[in-house]
Amino acid sequence: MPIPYVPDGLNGAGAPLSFPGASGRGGRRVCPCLLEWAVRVILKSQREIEAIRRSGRLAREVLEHLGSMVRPGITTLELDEEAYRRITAAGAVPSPLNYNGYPKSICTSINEVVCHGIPERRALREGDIINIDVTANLEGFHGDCSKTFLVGEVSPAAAKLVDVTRECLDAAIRIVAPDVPLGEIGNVIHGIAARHGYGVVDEFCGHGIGRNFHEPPSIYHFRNDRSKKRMKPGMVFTIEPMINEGVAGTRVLADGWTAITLDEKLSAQFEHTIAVTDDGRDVLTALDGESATWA
Ligand SMILES: [Co+2]
Repeated sequence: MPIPYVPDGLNGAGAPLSFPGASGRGGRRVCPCLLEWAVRVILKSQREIEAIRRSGRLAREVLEHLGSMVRPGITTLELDEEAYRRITAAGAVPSPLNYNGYPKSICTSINEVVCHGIPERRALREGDIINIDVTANLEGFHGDCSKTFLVGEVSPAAAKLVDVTRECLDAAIRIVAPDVPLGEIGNVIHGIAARHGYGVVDEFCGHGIGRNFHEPPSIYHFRNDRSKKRMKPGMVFTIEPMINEGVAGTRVLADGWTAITLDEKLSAQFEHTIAVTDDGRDVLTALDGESATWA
């Protein structure tokens, strides 16, 4: 689940932020602060990283299961109820539920919805694309992941957007290592997206994660120069690029959550939770055997 844009200067020193969707177009407006942001980047021990992996694994297994349920006719409410059942049956809590008033257990963002789509009675239709975002809190640690799924046969343009968005995330994960500037994540993603003429959402960001669902550092997916902020072993954060078929801009609907593209063209997103290790990265929401993807 992405967070509203937070300016760099404030980040790590108690970044003020309001949630949801504080930012208007341009995302440069910032509102009074949430207490959980009054902390610097918290480096995690190996023990804590293993705890985040357990919740990340659970989130990922639920995400894969929900993905297998995606078909024309199913409602996002049914997906939400299944997510709630599975997460609570595992002794965990769905992190989004009641988070700053968010009403459901997962986010379901269909077609022009960029992020924070709220599950409802709307049935999926052949040709839709849907991002499902699952975060679980197991024993006090959060793990966060999302994927965009195709509903039946989709247009070649939609399939390409989804493929390129996955490629953006995978390419960004591959560069994660100690001493790499955090800004490189956005530079890699922006480079790939721009080659296809796509817009990179800059009003929502990835985030540090651990005992807090969202904590510093913010992870920018757009081109930026954060050359002084470098990755350190023990940092754990999400990378979750939102890539738009058209313009990058977004607006938040009257429900206060649902963010859609300004031009109402398609948007896709993929997300993993990643730890920086002594010699590279560890994807904490990966399945067994998947790490070769980012070698
Ligand atoms: Co997230």
